[in-house]
Amino acid sequence: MPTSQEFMKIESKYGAHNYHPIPVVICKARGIHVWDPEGRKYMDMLSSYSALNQGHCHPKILKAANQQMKLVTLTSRAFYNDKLGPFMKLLTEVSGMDVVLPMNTGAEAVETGIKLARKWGYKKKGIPENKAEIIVCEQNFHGRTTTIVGFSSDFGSRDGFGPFPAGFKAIPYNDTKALEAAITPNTAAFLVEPIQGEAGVIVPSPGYLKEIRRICTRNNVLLMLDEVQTGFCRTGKMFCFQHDGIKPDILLVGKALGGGVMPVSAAIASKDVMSVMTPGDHGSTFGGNPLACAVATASLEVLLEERLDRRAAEMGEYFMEKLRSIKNRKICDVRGKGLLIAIQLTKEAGPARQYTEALKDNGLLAKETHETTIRFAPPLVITKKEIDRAVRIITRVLK
Ligand code: IF1
Repeated sequence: MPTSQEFMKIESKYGAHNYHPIPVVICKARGIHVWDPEGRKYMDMLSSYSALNQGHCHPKILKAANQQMKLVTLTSRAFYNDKLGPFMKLLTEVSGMDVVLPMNTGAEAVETGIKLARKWGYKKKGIPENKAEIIVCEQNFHGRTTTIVGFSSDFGSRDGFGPFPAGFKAIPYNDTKALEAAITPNTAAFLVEPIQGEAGVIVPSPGYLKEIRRICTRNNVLLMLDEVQTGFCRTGKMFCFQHDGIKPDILLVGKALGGGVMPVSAAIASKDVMSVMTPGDHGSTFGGNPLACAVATASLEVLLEERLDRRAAEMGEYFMEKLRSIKNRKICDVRGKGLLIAIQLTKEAGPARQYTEALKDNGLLAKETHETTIRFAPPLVITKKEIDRAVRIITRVLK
């Protein structure tokens, strides 16, 4: 069996260097744990950026995948299949929305939302052709396509990839006045993350979502929420918008919908909004394939049966309390909601990367975001005992 060193060498020899991975090779995983070829065990506190809410290789999800693989895996949408309808019905029930357009990755769901909002703007709001505007927030992260990075404020995500499509306007996050001021008669939608993930787990002021919901309704602007990272129990509710008791016009989901087994995403909307999509408007070879639908149905059932929303709320509360009790001047902030948590280090503490590498040497896998933030987003099945162990490691490493 080759060693970790050999696997890292071959990956960097034959792979594009579009990542700078923490030097660990994962060859086995179960629940919150992963193992490397030398048999060392780690706690996964990243969950592939919140795509593993149910934990690695969840037995019920693997069973659904294995069963479906013996029946049919792919049909295309040129025909019906027996898993897509039931999956979309369940997804509307858990989201409280009406209609689903199934895709594969988060970026595809976001692109679908952009097309849907624009088409609604032209067909229903009467915006002049090609004049639709979509408002976004500074420090947003919605994916890596050229359209999406075109409205990113992160230089690293967009440098060298222009020219970019027009029709987007950025405002400061968590600023309802700025939203009000940015709306014009040509505004089709406001695209926003309920908590900004990549920006470093930026939690807006209480009531922000409620307020932007009111502003969008009053101005006939679609509220389009990107819950690719915050969705599916991560923040302590099935969806983050439910903390504010509101409902978006378009909901974009992905990551944990696939239970960590395969990419499954969707744009979900009201009947009125989705009615602008007619046959041939939009599509995807793999969108809504029976294997993805069987896996996603099992993934949703696990969230419901194991009450992972309540679990994320309780464990998140516990985890944040323990992190806040760490006496260490390097930590200047602990923030988050549910089990989407970040610790902010002081500039003097130096780049976060040195700590995430030390955490790895101590059996805990986490990832820095930007220079001084370390994000902790464990699978929602984590126990208090495991959190205690993680806090002991974090305390030791930051010392
Ligand atoms: C990477 C983090 C980045 C997302 C939100 C859409 C997407 C994402 C709110 C697109 C994806 C991933 C992408 C991955 C790292 C991770 C990430 F925020 F989660 F940490 F990059 F910012 N909306 N986020 O967070 O979904 O197409 O990837 O399925 O690109 O390195 P995708």
